[in-house]
Amino acid sequence: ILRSPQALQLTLALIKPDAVAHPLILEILSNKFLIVRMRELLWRKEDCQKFYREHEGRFFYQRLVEFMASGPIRAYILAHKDAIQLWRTVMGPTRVFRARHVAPDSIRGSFGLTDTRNTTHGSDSVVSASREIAAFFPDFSEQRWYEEEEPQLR
Ligand code: RTP
Ligand code: MG
Repeated sequence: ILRSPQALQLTLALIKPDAVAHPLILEILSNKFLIVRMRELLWRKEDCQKFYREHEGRFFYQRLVEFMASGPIRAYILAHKDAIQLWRTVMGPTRVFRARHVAPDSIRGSFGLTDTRNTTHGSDSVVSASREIAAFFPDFSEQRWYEEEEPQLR
């Protein structure tokens, strides 16, 4: 495959605390995407607040921040053609009721518990993907990765 953002788009995926060790989710993810980077970490509350700042003031904000800091999470950089949209389709709709009805085979449709404990997160645009990748992988350079001859997979 040609190494270009058109051929191989990057997205940030998070596995939330309710699903962090779920073997089926990890299997789906690694079967469908090229895993460029992965790290498991504990988020501080301040990190969650910063990451979700666009939702500050919404009724679920406090609960979301508390939940995301409640246990280990996994952050992935995933590569695929149209990775952003593909990962969002694989996750399914945010709302668990909708996910179960509209996309019962999606990750959220299969394993989501509530609208907050809904297993995964995915970047929603090229701009947020870059911002979110940089937030979790500050040493990662998208430009350098695209220029590399051989994929540096870790
Ligand atoms: P995500 O960020 O997970 O990819 O999903 P999204 O863009 O489709 O969802 P958005 O509306 O941006 O919501 C951001 C996060 O807030 C959580 N949430 N909890 N009623 C609730 O408790 C509630 N509503 C939304 C979602 O889990 C989502 O991660
Ligand atoms: Mg969102």
